Amino acid sequence: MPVFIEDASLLPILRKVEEGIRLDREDGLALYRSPDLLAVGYMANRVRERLHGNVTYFNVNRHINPTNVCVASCRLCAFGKKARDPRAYTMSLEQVWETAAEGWSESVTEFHIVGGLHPELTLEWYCDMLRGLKERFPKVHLKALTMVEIAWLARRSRLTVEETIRRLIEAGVDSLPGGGAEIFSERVRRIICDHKISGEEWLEVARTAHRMGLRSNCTMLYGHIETDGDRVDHLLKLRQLQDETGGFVAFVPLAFHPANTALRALAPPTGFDDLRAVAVSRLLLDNIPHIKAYWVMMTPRVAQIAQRFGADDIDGTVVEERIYHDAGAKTAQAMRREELLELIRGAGREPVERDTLYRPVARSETTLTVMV
Ligand code: V47
Repeated sequence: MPVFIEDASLLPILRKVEEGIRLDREDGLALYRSPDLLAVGYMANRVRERLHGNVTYFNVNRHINPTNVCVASCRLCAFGKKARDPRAYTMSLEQVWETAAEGWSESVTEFHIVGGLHPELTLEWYCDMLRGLKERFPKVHLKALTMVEIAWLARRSRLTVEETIRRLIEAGVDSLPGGGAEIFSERVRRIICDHKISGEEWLEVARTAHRMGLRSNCTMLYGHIETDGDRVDHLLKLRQLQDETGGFVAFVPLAFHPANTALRALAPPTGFDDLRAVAVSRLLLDNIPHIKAYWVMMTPRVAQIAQRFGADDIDGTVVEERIYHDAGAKTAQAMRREELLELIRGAGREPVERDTLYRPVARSETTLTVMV
């Protein structure tokens, strides 16, 4: 037995990993249940290095959340507010464009735009917002609106999902973020996000978007009331859709932050859970190119270690994060490019700045000096 494997039940999985054989549901469960995190991480790191060598990707991005008003009342969420809540806000179009411009420099390559399911904002409003951003920032990639928001806008506009996506693309959407997937298990969704579209609907919107040529990310929210089986099934559904469409660019495991949510009595996931989520996703999702350790939610320290447990990306500068910070995240709301570089180099990895679709970004000295 190799000296780094303490849990003999992982040996058949190690063999499959070495031979490039696809893992199955039972393997996924064994990986989640084994106490031997180092062995699980070792295997994930092997796959990660096979795919990406020593590179860790990051990007220079800005999050924009145009509204926190949301018709849904998901127990998992601390961000969404009812319109009458004094903490509710909705930006005007001008405010969205001003927010985008705050601290903007030539270095920013992506706006990540998500928000609540607003009862009144129309599809046309979103299209105007996107057109206005494209006009002002023609080089910035717009990664905007989750599958959940798209389904909501389609319903409100009485249009098909396909027609809604067509109009969003026409207005400037370049790709879709991966949020809102949560956990596909209907039993769990009934408790944590019963007002959201079903898991099958989330997958169907993703399928449609991919068919129409949009790439997207995908996520899994873990560390609440889901079982290991729910996690494995979620990952396998993503893998199955990816076999069909090839449209997912990156998977982002999202640790649940219970503070300020209706589920605040739950203990938050641990660092052990975070690293295992990264590693198991790298091993099961053999057809999704990138695994992102999102530093905002994992903390920069764990996201750094994750670069040796299967992740090849640490996300970006972010600038202004609200969803996790409303749920009690203690991390900073932004990170400078230099800090990201230091974190990545500290993990012994070679930083490569990428755009949203993982093309390397070449920088001249002048653009580097005017960072957010
Ligand atoms: O959709 C909401 C989750 C997501 C909480 O695509 C919560 O590149 C934890 O999707 N505790 C938003 N999680 C974040 C997201 C994301 C982040 C970074 C990169 C990308 C990408 C996507 O956060 C939501 C939901 O799944 N969320 N509330 C909470 N209390």
